[in-house]
Amino acid sequence: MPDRIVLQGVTARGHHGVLASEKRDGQTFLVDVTMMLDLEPAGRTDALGATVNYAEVAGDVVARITGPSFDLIERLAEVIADDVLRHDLVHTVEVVVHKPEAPVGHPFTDVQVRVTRTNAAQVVIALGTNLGDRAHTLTDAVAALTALPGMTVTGVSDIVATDPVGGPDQPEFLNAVVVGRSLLHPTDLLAELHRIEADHGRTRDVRWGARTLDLDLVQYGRPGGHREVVRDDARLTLPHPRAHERAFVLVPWLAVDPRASLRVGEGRHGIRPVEDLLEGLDRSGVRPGPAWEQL
Ligand code: PH2
Ligand code: MG
Ligand code: MG
Repeated sequence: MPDRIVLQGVTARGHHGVLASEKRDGQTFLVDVTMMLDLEPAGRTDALGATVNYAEVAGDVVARITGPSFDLIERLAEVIADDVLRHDLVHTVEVVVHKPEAPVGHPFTDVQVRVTRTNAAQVVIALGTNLGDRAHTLTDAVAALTALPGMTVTGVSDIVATDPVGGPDQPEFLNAVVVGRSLLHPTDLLAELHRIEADHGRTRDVRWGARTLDLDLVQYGRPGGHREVVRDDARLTLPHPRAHERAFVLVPWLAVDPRASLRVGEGRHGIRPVEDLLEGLDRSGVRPGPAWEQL
């Protein structure tokens, strides 16, 4: 059993519920929080900074119970889980919300909602290839991404055939986009992408030249969300600096996630729906491509 901190029965009065009487009178809510994290660093160093302060978590839970009213305890559980996952050390949290005085209309002892959430960030990966058996390579790459520990693939676009953009004269590309959730840190994920590229014969000689497989990390974490990573250094730039102007990325991305958004500038106003970004782009170089191969 992995390490965990269990905080049980945090109790306060709140005003959550669908009925007007619940919102008016309030009732008792109890919350259990189970945080999965590696406790060895704290166990070895005896330092509070190496773990999560459960008193702080209890304070956050009470603030949510006593805070603005929700109709559903599902919602209360969700926001509490979200609060807990702001502690980067916690990789998984389980939250149970009990409402033992709920207006059920019959004798009962307790009603509870239980949710499990992981601290995985939403990630977007663009795939490209214009050398070799392209459809086969893309299919293989998706299989490799799916097999990555710490990575869950949640969506795969259709394959598009695209005219090369930039670089020397080169053959047509096949492109696709994979969305998923990652527990790997951005640079660790990038290292895995490079390994998968290398496994498919990728060499890096001509910039923007022909390649058997290109896997680009387009975005890490939802823009504006607390898991979003924005960075610009020699190793990795996030979000991908050219994704916003590339129809061969945005067309398949929008197809797999119609609500996708991408950061193109700072602050809240720098976040743009992918759909809007595409309006200003020439899509004539992006056509339907071949089907995915059988894995
Ligand atoms: N990748 C590039 C440069 N140009 N053009 C298309 N159509 N598709 C690509 O994947 C692509 C490109 C650099 O990675
Ligand atoms: Mg690229
Ligand atoms: Mg690349």
